[in-house]
Amino acid sequence: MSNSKDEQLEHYKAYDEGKLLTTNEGLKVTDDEFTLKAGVRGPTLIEDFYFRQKMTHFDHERIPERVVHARGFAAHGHFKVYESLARYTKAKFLCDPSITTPVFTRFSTVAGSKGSADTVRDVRGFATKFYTEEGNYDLVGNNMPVFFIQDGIKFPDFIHAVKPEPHNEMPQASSAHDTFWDFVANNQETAHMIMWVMSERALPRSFRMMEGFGVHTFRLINEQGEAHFVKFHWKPLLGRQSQIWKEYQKVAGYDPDFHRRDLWENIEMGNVVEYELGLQIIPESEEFKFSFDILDATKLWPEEDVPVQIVGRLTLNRNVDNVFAETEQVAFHVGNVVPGIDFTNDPLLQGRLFSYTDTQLIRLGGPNFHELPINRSVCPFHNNFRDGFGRQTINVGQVSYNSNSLFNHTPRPATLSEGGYEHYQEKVEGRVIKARADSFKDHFSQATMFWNSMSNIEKQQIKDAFTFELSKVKSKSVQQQVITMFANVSSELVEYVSERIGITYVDKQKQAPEKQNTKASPALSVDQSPKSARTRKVAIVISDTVLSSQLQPVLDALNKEMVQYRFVGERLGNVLDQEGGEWMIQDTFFNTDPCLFDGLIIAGGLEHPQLIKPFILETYQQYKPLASLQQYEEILTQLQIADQPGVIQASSAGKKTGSKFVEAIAQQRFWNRTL
Ligand code: HDE
Repeated sequence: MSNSKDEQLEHYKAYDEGKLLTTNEGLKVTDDEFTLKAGVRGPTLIEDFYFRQKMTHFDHERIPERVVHARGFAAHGHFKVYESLARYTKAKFLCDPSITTPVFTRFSTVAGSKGSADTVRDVRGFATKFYTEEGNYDLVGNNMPVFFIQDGIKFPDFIHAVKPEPHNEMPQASSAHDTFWDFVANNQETAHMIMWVMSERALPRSFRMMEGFGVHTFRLINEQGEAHFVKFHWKPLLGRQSQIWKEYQKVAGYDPDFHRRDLWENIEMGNVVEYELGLQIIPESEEFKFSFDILDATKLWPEEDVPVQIVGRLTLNRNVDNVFAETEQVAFHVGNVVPGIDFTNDPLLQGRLFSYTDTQLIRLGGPNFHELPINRSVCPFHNNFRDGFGRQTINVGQVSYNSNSLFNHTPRPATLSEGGYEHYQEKVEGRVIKARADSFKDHFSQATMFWNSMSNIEKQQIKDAFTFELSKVKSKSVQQQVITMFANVSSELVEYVSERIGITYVDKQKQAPEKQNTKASPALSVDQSPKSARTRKVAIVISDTVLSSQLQPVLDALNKEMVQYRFVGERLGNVLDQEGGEWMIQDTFFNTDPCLFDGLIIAGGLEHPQLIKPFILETYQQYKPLASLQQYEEILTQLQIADQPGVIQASSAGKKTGSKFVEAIAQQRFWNRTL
């Protein structure tokens, strides 16, 4: 892909390979091993300017990590709209299907520090910078469509509560502690979002397999000045997939970089990572038609009531060259918009409009972060902003003010026909007041709707998540408050959890909320969403007993559906099979684990039953598909799992072993197994 952003970035890259070592000023350096000394055993001399420069730079090479979303990973790509959206917006990149807009997308966890594990229970950030011809547009969203709070002023409190507790800096990257749940119980607007965070949505299998949401209600404005309310969605083309909690815990140890590695490797392999852009549109005339306030960020618009129109595609296909320069220095801002896209009075969104630039001023060291290569727009910028730390532009001429005559009144404001941005002229009236609108006060209906929309398995996972989290809370009072709060969402949930955390649930007389409010939105269930096997990863256990003639057809079936595999064995290196085939063992029982794979094929390895049995059993206990080539099936019988769902035996599946296994991979889990 070649486009102006790529060319621009190319211009900034430093290619050091094959070059002579120099100081920052370009002076060639003759030694990089010893400081300058008075005598070989003598004191170091301060006049060693190269040593001073090297050490000074090192001493200053850390910048503050993001106060939230510190741990992130990003990739380049492009976006294209399928057909013109001129009926809704005048944003050029959304009106012309022939325009390919370069993008940079950063995924992140929220609570953990930069060095925390990828697989933690958390919301994931999903932020995309579109380098459009009209300026940078940032869609700074999450993988969940709602948020914890309704008003930006509460954000610092919420983050203080979820971050490690200040007196002992524990726990890292986890919400399972007192202050988080204390905040929840004392800010009941969190109820709906908590249901999401306790669900498997907080445990994505991959950034490539999760949805994204703009969360807030934005406005689209067309050329005629007509406005529509809009919610933005990203729908992954690979389908949605999550992991399970126990698996996540192990992954964090085996590979804390699990998600970034997955994204990096798939892009390196040329597997494009794609999401479709979806829009939910509500005409201005229907603003008050709903049972909730459409400006409330703790509410979603059920897809069954307001369908998602699929309008374009985001493709991520190029890894960064340098994580610091790109992923770390990228500065997203929900306030970066282009003509045709505008804000609404969502009080959470309004709070964000202040925060992003403010935090970047300190994180990126001053007001010129927009000049960093990753943040530069592809269109030129002209204004009278000047100076500041790290200024890179050399502004020419004597004028740096508006209005002037010496520069012929330029740079001058653009007219609308010249593409100037005009804020939507909404009529606003009201008393100046610190309060919440009554229409924002129902905190539980949609939380119950979320519960009602889950499959039994998903409900069980939510119950277990609440049980885990609340059992880590030390304060009985906080536990009690949370149980009382979620009794407004589901009796089934609180009865289960309260029993396991030793709290008396006193409201048994009350009618179950889920029986009073039966609304459900099937689109919310991950379990029931369309699945795919593409680019999932399986382990194939082999040894020198493997038969190429049996394994190859299975591999052909995997390759056809782009299922990835790695050969696992007792030791690294090549094995020769009995038919003369040569196979390379890439991982061993000692350095890998079933938690890192989506399924297992047994094609050897029975000579080490003590190694292979735990591998098989764990795959089985994680409900993941298993297949066995014919001569190894006895181990399934020995383990008493041969007849269980999702366990495929070549003796009965025959030529279909590979394709049946692929189908099983797409199904992901077989919950109805006997454990
Ligand atoms: Fe953020 N958020 N946020 N946020 N947010 C930041 O900006 C903030 C909110 C989101 O990969 C910070 O540059 C406030 C909702 C993402 O670089 C900070 C409020 C959503 C990212 C900030 C919110 C988000 C951030 C930290 C409530 C989903 C990472 C560093 C009013 C729609 C972007 C930075 C990246 C980052 C403030 C709420 C998403 C402090 C005040 C809602 C994906 O400015």
